[in-house]
Amino acid sequence: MRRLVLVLGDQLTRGIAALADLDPARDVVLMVEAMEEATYVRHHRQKIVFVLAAMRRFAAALRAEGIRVDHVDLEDPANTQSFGGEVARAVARHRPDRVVVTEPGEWRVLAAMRGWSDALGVPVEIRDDDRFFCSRGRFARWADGRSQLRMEHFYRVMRRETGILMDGAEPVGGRWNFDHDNRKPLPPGLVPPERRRFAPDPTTRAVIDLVARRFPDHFGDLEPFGWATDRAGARDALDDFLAAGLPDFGDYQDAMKRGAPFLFHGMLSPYLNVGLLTAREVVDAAVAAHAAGRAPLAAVEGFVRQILGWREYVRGIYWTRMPDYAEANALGADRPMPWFYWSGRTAMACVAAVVDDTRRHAYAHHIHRLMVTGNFALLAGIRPSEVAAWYLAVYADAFEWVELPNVLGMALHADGGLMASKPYAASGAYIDRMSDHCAACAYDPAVKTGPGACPFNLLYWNFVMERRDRLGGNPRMGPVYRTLDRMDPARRETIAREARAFLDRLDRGEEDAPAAAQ
Ligand code: FAD
Ligand code: DLZ
Ligand code: SF4
Repeated sequence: MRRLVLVLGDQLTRGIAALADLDPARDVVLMVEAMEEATYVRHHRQKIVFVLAAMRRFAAALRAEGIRVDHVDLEDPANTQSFGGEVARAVARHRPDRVVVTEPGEWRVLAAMRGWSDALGVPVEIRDDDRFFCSRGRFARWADGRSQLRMEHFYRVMRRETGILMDGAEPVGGRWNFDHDNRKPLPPGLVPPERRRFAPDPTTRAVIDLVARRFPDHFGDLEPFGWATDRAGARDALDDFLAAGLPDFGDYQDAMKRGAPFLFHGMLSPYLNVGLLTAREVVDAAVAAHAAGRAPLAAVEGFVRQILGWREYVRGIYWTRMPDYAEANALGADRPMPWFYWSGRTAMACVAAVVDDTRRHAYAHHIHRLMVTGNFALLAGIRPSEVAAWYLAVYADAFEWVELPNVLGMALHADGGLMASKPYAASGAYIDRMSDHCAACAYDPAVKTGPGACPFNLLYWNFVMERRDRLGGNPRMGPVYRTLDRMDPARRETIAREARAFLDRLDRGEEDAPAAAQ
């Protein structure tokens, strides 16, 4: 039997299910570069380079093993520019008895794939993606009947089921969670480590030229391009993190510093999400670093929680809730996204810096995504669908299964509290405590109203007031509403008036220029 085995751009793992029983004597691997995938949201140019270069190098590695790979280039004149069109052409070319594919990371693609068998007249076998610790079925069983899906509970189930960081039935170190010891601001004078970046190899260089030609008006700098694009490079990136980042990961995972976008973070999500690294090997490496005395338990537990906990959990949420999930808008947010999310031109120094890092690297770390751009979108009531499309476009690691729950559930509370027991809403004081952004800002985090007031301060209390109908009954918001109720009514009115004036300026595009600062 001859099989046509489709490998997508985020399935670049040698051991992936569709390749597991490949017969090199008969089977053909199909890889497709498609405009549809590059443009259904207008991805950051570095993200397109990363995915296409990694695909080409993965195809070369398979060929070096003697495997027949049919790789359709983006500029092939016959390319129909969609997965469906290219699978149909490849079926006509190779006349397989069966098409085999691993389930994709996006509902949109899975829905299309389910129609291929009828359309092509060939059986299409869609295999489970077993690169995750938790299967879709296992998550669905855990989620069944729960009205709230708390990550912490799920994470402990995963720890018990995998035995990772477990000492029999007990967590290693006697605690499940070391957050209390973690999450400090950077001490003054601490110089973050130089992080390893990778010079483009000839394949990546050729793709950079291709993307420069074909996607001139997509967001994002093309160069310097510093991501590894093959498995060996991704392993080197992991080694760099283990040595330079992991020991301090826990302490500073929530810290932000201007001009230092990477700090002690993994910078591993692009590799994990396209399959150049597996979650298991990354978790095992971190646990081994602790066992060898190279990283403290609090740091390693904090890191493992991100992968064994958060990453698996958001995937489970995505697949149990789609397709309706994409429409979630529990807070009724309806403001168009301000242009400064693309231009970076705003007087808010924190937002400008995050957009700038994002443009330069297709990367921003978690707290920048959650507490700066995400928090602003939450407080300003920006339409969740627009926010989600932005995050999906601008980050090299953005694939819908992981991006959407983070945006809708975590950043915007648009799922009505399914994921987070209260919104991650914060005023300027949080950003000031955890970063050095405010010192560079035209606004002042200590000023609550009037000239120079930090917009996050105005918008925070305005959000709390305006969303009382939806959040007032939330017990975890109780202290916030008690503070609000103690506030002088005249002060509440001033906040509401000034917040409205700021939002009006935002809607008129006037906050898009540095001169907007008062
Ligand atoms: P580290 O801080 O070093 O964390 C280690 C690893 O843990 C990451 O590589 C990642 O695989 C995993 N991880 C950490 N937090 C999360 C999380 N909340 N959800 C899932 N995995 C997590 N992550 C993506 O991979 N793709 C996205 O499209 C994405 N969009 C996001 C959008 C928003 C609004 C927010 C708040 C978070 C988003 N995240 C996303 C999660 C997180 O911000 C990134 O995984 C992380 O910043 C990647 O950088 P890193 O590898 O240096 O992470
Ligand atoms: C993100 C992306 C881009 C930009 N281009 C391609 C491509 O040309 N070919 C491909 O197979 N995959 C690409 N991808 C990743 C896909 O969008 C991803 O595989 C699907 O969304 C399913 O998760
Ligand atoms: Fe951001 Fe406000 Fe600080 Fe300016 S003052 S950097 S807007 S938090």
